[in-house]
Amino acid sequence: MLLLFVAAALALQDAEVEEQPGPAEQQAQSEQTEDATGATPWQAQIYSGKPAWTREDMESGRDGWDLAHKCGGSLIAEGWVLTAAHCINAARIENGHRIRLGADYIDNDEGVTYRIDRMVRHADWNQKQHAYDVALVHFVADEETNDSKSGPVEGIPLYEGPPLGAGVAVYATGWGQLDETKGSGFEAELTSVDLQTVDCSTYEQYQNVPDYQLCASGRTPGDDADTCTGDSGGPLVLEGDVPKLVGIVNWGVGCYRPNSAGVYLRIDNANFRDWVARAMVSDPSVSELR
Ligand code: 4AZ
Repeated sequence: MLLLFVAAALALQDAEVEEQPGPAEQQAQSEQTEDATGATPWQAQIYSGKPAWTREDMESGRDGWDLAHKCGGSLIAEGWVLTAAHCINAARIENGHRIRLGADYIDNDEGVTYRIDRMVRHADWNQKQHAYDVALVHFVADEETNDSKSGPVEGIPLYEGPPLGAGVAVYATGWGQLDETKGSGFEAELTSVDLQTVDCSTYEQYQNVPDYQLCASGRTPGDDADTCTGDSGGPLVLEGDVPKLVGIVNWGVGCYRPNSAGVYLRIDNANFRDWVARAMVSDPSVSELR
């Protein structure tokens, strides 16, 4: 993985830097608490391809790439990115949201981008309850698709074993906020964070988390490693010779709080593998599947 990242960085060294239009310069980042170990070749970004700035956006002082970023995702098959349901809807498809693959930085036109032509969202998704927060996004090449500035792109296999118990080493990647403050801004460079699975029931705030979700925290006591807004939809990966996708970044009570955890949708032999398989072979008219 590290080797792949180095190769990607080298391949991208000569890339032309094309600034995306934005209201202002990025604010200086004050917190950089996580390791930035770089690209994983299955990491996807969902972003607004034709951003329409609101007054609030204009006044936010944030860059265009930052305002355009929506979510992470994982390439799991040709043309399919697995993400969170709250990351995609019909309006976003209609107004030109795109998938980016093969990027480490999202502020300099890296990677290769595709038009989203379809989604299959879980029919029981409930935003308020963070329930069944899973969707597949289908993408196609169009006139903007150009892989000359792309790093390696490779799908990740879904984890096929039994549901993970507590104490398993996993990691998450994304361009999400490094601070829980709403609107604090996304990260231009992909960040990777080392986590371990924990028992949700040991956290007061996660007593009602359903069995199809898992909790993950930092690996050492007091370690505030976590995911946050903007990481949603992205991968939770089980380490190994062949990394496996074992979860999707879903939600949490705040971010980076001491002795807390984030909540992930489980992918394993009892959770959602069958749903994913059925979604990918469903009729193209289907946009919701139970
Ligand atoms: C979010 O808002 C979010 N700390 C994602 C992950 C976590 C919290 C919030 C976990 O998308």
